[in-house]
Amino acid sequence: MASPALEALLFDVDGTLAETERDGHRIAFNEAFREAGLDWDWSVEQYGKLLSTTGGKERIHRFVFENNINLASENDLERAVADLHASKTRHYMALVKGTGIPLRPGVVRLVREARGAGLRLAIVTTTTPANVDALMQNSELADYKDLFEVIAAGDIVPNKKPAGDIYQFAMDKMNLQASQCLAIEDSEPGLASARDAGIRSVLITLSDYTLEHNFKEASRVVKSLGDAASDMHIDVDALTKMHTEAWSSTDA
Ligand code: XBP
Ligand code: MG
Repeated sequence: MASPALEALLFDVDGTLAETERDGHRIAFNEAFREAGLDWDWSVEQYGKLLSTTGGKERIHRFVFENNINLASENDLERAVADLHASKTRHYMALVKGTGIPLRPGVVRLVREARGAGLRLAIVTTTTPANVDALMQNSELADYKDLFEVIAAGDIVPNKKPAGDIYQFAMDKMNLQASQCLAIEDSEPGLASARDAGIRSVLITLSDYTLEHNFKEASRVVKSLGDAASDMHIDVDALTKMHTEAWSSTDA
């Protein structure tokens, strides 16, 4: 049976489109904590551990629980965390609009090449939608809403990555089957999420915090998408081949 044709690329954001975690989200969390008069300060190493919990609000809840912090009464905790997270999002957006966070090597090239080749694109991320907009509006892909058909982000689904909900949401919106999609991710939860949604072709671009993650189930793992000038770069042809192999091997 012929392998299904590749129709769409589904891009993760944090760690994939841009290195946003260490010098972006982490800084924004610490600025929000300071603004709230809290003496919490997530170091690079501590944040790396907390990243195994996806979702900023979920990450704060985990920190509060693990450190037995009495942030608010039981009834008010949800609200207190939500307020803290809203402040963090404001700080993150200001940071991105201010100093800016560059898109990773090869992202602009591949997005434009994929659109030129007639592939459909979506963004599939755990982060808050406003963060995606701030990042993209201040990048070389400011026209991203013309390029990506669906922006599947944050609380739009009940279960965040590693659950497959957010990938399934994007595919449902685009009326696509998993066999028509290839996911581009940077982390174990991201890979697990794509696989949970039935996607077999997953390209991993390693990011600051995910060098030691387990990517056994990935189709391929690279340091980055690479710029055409570099000898190793990922293009539409390479992705098409990856997709065909992923769907032709019986043990996928
Ligand atoms: C990464 C995440 C997000 C960000 C922080 O998302 O897990 O929670 O760390 O963003 P992805 P929020 O790799 O799927 O893009 O604070 O808005 O959740
Ligand atoms: Mg990611």
